[in-house]
Amino acid sequence: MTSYTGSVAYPTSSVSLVPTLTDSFASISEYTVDGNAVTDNAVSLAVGSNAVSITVTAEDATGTTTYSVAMTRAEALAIALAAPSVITTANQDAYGLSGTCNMTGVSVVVTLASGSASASSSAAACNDGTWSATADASSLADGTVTVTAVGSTDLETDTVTSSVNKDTTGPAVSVPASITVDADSADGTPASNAAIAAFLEEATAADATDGSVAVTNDAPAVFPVGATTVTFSASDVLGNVGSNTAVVTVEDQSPPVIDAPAVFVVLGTEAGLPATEQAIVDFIDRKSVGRERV
Ligand SMILES: [Ca+2]
Repeated sequence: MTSYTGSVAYPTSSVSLVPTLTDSFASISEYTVDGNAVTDNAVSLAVGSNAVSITVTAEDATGTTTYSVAMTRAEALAIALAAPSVITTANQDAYGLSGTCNMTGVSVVVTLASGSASASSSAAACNDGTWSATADASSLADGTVTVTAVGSTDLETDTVTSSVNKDTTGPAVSVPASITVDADSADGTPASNAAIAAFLEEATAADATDGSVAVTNDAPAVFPVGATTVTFSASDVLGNVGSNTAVVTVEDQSPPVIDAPAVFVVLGTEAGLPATEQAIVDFIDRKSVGRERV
């Protein structure tokens, strides 16, 4: 038998391969790995297949036998992390991550960190080249979360990092100061009133992730007399909602308009006329309109 095979893990970059001659008159005439001379029986191994060749020359200095050893050095442990999705209110309690690995016997632990807070997954086995893990991200603050996945075997570790945004907060809504407007009528004042329209337009909203976002409000078409609280709301792309309120007060700021009957002249006596005079009674009751003489 002149052909042999062997394999080592990636961390083994060199092996000591010691040929033993059973014939004391024979000698090793050539010892190479991938064509490069081997000294001191130390065989350097590249990742992948390495062809070791040992040629023995017989006592007669003519006959030779070549032995070969195909040495395979495994590639380094490598894990990968699939692009993480945004951490939201919906997924933060059991936030899932996944990835791949390039060998068997790998376990992966993922750690999420935000500031001084962190959360780690349980060790997940990488089966058939893929792994998945979950971690409780609920204790982490909104903003950038660092994701670190460490894969390990008995001999090796590999670390990959990424980052993901956590957003569980709706936009901050800035509202105008509350206003008071005059009543247009007993029904109140329509939202189209210039002061109210300006008030409704003034609200703004900003989300930490999405930036400036649109604001809606629940203003009625007509604000009744009295105080009406208007709620301004805004949502970010993840559906997180923020809101704030301001008050529109409609009050009757104009003095009442007295719709008096027309001037009415009643000709009486020097002593005057009693209020029971029918013409006066009618006048007060506004049964008579216009000028009339009695
Ligand atoms: Ca947000």
